[in-house]
Amino acid sequence: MYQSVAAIAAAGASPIVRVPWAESWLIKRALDSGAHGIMVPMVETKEQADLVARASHYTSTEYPDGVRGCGGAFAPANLGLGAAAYHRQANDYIFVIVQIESQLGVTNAAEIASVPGIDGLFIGPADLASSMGYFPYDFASIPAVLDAAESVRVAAKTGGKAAGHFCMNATDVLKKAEAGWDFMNCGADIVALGTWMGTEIAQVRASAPKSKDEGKTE
Ligand code: 3PY
Ligand code: MG
Repeated sequence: MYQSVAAIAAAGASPIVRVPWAESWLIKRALDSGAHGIMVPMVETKEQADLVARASHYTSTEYPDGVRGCGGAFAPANLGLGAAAYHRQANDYIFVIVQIESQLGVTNAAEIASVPGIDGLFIGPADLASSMGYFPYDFASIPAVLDAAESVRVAAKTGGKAAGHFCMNATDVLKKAEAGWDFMNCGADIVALGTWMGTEIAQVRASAPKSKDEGKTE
């Protein structure tokens, strides 16, 4: 994570780390690596959103409830800042995202969106479909899942937060943007690798000269 965060930032993109769970120490570790934002999966309640927001912020006059500890020199170093300068800016710049990906999270979306220090709500449609009793990967064709996601988009916007949605490709991203979503991923690294390799290798296999021994039996 430390190396990826530094490499992504050096390439001019903003590294956002998806931590495995809503735990303060996981959030601290991700932010102290220099991440520009965090994404926390399976946030279902206002209490969990509070924990995420507090763990992501230093205590300050604007944010008195912050519990992020001061230690960790990687983040300032990655951003080319001194510790004090980083500390002064971090609360304002770090993008804090909670994933809404369960029926309970959808029910509580408005309360979650009301939590100060949470910047965005992001739909994980596969887990959401699963929690609603559907096969996760069918999410795009299930009206109830699409309606639930839309209700979260409205709750986020009403609470003054950004609304995000998982997307598999550019077509999905453009559709969501058109429908009023603010931020999307565009596919996933491992999927992209597999798809590209699969296409290229299939082309090689289709065109490679056949071995003269092919089809022979002893
Ligand atoms: C999901 O679809 O469940 C996700 O977490 C996507 O990021
Ligand atoms: Mg998920």
